[in-house]
Amino acid sequence: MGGARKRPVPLQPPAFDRLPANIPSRRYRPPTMPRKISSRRLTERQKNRIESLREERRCKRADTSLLAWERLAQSELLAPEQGRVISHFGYNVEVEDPQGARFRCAVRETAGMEPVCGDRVSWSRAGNLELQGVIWSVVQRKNALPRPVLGGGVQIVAANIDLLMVTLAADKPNLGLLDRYLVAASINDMEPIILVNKMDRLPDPNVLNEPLQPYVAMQYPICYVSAHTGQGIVDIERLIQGRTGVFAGHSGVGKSSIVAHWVPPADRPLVGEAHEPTGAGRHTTTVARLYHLPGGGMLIDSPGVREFGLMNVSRRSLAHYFRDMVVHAGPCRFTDCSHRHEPDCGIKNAVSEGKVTRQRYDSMVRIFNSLPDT
Ligand SMILES: Nc1nc2c(ncn2[C@@H]2O[C@H](COP(=O)(O)OP(=O)(O)O)[C@@H](O)[C@H]2O)c(=O)[nH]1
Ligand SMILES: [Mg+2]
Ligand SMILES: [Zn+2]
Repeated sequence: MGGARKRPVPLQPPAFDRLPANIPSRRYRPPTMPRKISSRRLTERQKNRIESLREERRCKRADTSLLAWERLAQSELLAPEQGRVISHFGYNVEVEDPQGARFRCAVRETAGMEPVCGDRVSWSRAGNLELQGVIWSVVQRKNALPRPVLGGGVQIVAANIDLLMVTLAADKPNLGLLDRYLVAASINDMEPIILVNKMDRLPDPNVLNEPLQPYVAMQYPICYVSAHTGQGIVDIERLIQGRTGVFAGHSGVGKSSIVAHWVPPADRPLVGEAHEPTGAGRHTTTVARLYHLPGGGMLIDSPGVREFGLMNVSRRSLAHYFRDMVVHAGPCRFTDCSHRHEPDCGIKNAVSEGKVTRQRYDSMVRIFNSLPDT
């Protein structure tokens, strides 16, 4: 790969002449909108206002990207090579070459899809523009993690993920959210790892035994860590073993603080400062970003998003993703049992016999109710 790169390939005329006018409106996917607003509760007027704000932002980005495109169009592109997308924000796609050098790239319209963090891409560096290039195409993804965008639509957060690192705060573990992520991991073909962070806040770690018991029994890997003391950080490294993991979890549970352990200070993700007067629960990670681990393997830090990844599941198939419950569904009287109010339900019986915890069952029902009725 390395040798071929040096030879300049003259750019064929049709490649760029149509580009600037077309890209902005067709390719643009809006970034996240303000959180804590459910799209269901928005009025028509609010939705229109959001859309017009998005349009404004789109145009602003388009202007700056036009300049970039014009410069790139006049530059000399070298032979195509493979790279990996480190981050993507607006029109800035950061691509890394195998040596670890990073390039700011524009995406050619014909690439067909938006490259996202973790994507492998075919791209060319610009011979006469330092650390810039053009992405030609996105290599087929192994999997992708979607999330809904306010007002409709789907945004892909990251691609080519092996592990979903579900992060909880030890002093306030949100098990309902954990259950959602476990479903998401299963749907999107990722192996979940549970990280219980902020262990330093827990005077008696045994208080976690009971709430986490179902997950231990289901043999999900669990790491007890503290980003502050460094406890358990090596356990995470050991579990990753050269693979790619993406962080999931509520904002403020310490995802970025954990990532910071492997990243040189200049590159570190921003950590939320919970104690600033106005900063309670502030979101600091606004875009997914990929980091390398010293021992091999990669981690993607992403904004904490509630509905992350739970896009392609139907009410009917939901129980399949609850490992502890699906094994009890055999005796259900109805083949399309929703395991909520039907008589002779194997899963409900398992709950009353204590084989499935009430917490897990309630989680399942809550997710069921949140899914579209199709
Ligand atoms: N006590 C304690 N606080 C932590 C730990 N990890 C993170 N925090 C704090 O939790 C807040 C949110 O951390 P951050 O990494 O931004 O969370 P993120 O939103 O999940 O990325 C910050 O104030 C951190 O200092 C930990 O292990 N122990
Ligand atoms: Mg963060
Ligand atoms: Zn049932």
